[in-house]
Amino acid sequence: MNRQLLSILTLLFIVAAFPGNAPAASHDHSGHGAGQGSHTAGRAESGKVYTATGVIEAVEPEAGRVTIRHAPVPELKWPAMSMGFAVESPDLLEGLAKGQAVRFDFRAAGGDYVVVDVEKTR
Ligand SMILES: [Cu+2]
Repeated sequence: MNRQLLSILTLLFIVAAFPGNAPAASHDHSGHGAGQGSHTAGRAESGKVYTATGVIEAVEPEAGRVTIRHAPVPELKWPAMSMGFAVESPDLLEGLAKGQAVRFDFRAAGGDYVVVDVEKTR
């Protein structure tokens, strides 16, 4: 095994052992009491897209927001909860109503969470 290959393997090992989102950041839910929650900024990796499932609780096309009761998101250490998301485009909300089960993709943006894709699951 030559030296270059060895260093590449070492690098791969380090990346595998310490992925970017590994630190055990606890997810603060103190603000999540009665209904809509918010996540503390900077917990999710900015730019990365996460996928979750949930049920639509409220649709606000004018505000460009949607409230989703989402299932746990292990990648972010989020338990199940109801929370508001921004939407990348109001078009994403078309045909959605309270009670609709969905699978959705979202990313973190400036302390908010932005839905970038929504798919009905039933
Ligand atoms: Cu949440």
